[in-house]
Amino acid sequence: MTDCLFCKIVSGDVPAKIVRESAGTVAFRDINPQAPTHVLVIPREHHPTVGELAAADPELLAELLGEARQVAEDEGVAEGGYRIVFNTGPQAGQTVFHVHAHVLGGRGLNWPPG
Ligand code: IU
Repeated sequence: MTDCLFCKIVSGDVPAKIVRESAGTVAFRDINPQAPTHVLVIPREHHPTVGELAAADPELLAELLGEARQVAEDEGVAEGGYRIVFNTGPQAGQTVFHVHAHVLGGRGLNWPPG
């Protein structure tokens, strides 16, 4: 999609601090980190939400989750504990409608979330 910020990160038209890439995904540091580790993992293909990705391409969703797990390993937060979050829809706080997994770790994370 031409007007999608995260599609532009995938294409290289918008710069990002990329930490990991796979055939179907790109992982980069969130511009406004909410924890010592805050990485976004996105599919290269445009899908608006995790629910739509699950319906359209479950194998790509599995690849994305595997990459999120590997980011946590690479960042050294896997052992202590980390969170994978998909904000889905406006009421849940989704602001960019190109599906992204937030990988958050490196500090204690509260539950329930706000
Ligand atoms: P959300 O779940 O849709 O609210 O998450 C969008 C995230 O994208 C949010 O954490 C932003 O800080 C992040 N982000 C970014 O990393 N780079 C950008 O240019 C923009 C948003 I706009």
